[in-house]
Amino acid sequence: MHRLIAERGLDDTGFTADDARAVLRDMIRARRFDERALALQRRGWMSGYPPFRGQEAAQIGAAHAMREDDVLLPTYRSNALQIARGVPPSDIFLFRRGYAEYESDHDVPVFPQAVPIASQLPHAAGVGMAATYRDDDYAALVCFGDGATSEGDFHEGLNFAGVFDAPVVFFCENNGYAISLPRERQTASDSIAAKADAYGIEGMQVDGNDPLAVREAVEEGLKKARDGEPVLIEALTYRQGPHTTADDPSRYRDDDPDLPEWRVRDPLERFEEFCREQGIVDDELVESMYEDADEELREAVETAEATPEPGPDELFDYIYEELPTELEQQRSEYTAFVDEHGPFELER
Ligand SMILES: Cc1ncc(C[n+]2csc(CCOP(=O)(O)OP(=O)(O)O)c2C)c(N)n1
Repeated sequence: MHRLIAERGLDDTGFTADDARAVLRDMIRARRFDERALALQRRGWMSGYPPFRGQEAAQIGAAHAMREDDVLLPTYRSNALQIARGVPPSDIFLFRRGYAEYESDHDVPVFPQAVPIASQLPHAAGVGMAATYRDDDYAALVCFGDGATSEGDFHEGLNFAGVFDAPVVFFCENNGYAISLPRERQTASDSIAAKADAYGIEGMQVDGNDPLAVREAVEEGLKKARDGEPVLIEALTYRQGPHTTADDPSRYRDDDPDLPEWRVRDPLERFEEFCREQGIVDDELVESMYEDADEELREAVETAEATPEPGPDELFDYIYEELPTELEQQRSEYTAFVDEHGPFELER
């Protein structure tokens, strides 16, 4: 199992003080985003929200291992990873408010957040195979949870990647639960990483609450992937909060889950403490990281609130490059309706 901060000082990790500070900064940005998103959802500002609290080390560590041209295939819970890759937080807020995904013109190579569990895994195999066919050097990193490993798409994605030597890192955030189902009930396998054997690819486990260990493991995985060896990485972490804002975890688990201390310990607290012990941050710097994160969020909320509401006709815009005749007809009927009766008002 990959582990760095629990076992080594920064000097022995191969990462610089700047690397570690950049990771801490993004973990703080992510934590503040998650907290703000939860508060905004509770106010009715946006629809349901799936918090990632507890999974910041896994996601930020992975983001910092990726190259700019690597393609990210996120899930609904991978918002920390997206933000660290450069997706503006306002885009994620807007998506949750019912706008088209990625309102801004950012150029981060990222797929839409997958909500159907595991559907993104065959897509990732395809992205990797496309890179090979085009003789390009980028790799794909696809996110999913422990629950996704019970879907047929998991098998299809890993199988295709294995057979076609596709440059893909399958990045599983094992956060202990799929909604209310604990990992022990998800699979009888010893680990998620062990499943890699069945596809002839390498599987590895990493302490998913150690951002530098995750960065190291994912860097190694991406390097292998680029050499035609796809990899399955299981980051062992813990979902501290509810599955989504519609969930009440006290109905199915205790405050003190049956997991080791390092799994349930807060990764941000742990990493901040590590950085202080290594003498690479002080109160002033940490405080300024929180202030910067809050300022970024204030601006993101302002941007989201200033963006004109989408019209319902946008429903027709994002599925097909060219609309089939039937949908073209529905759009014309809708436009004629609006011309006669005025715009259709969405109720919030
Ligand atoms: C194909 C499909 N089946 C069922 C669901 C309902 N569903 C939403 S989240 C979820 C659990 C997913 O758990 P996991 O893969 O461990 O990811 P996590 O939510 O823990 O990040 C399920 C079953 C869905 N979205 N898609």
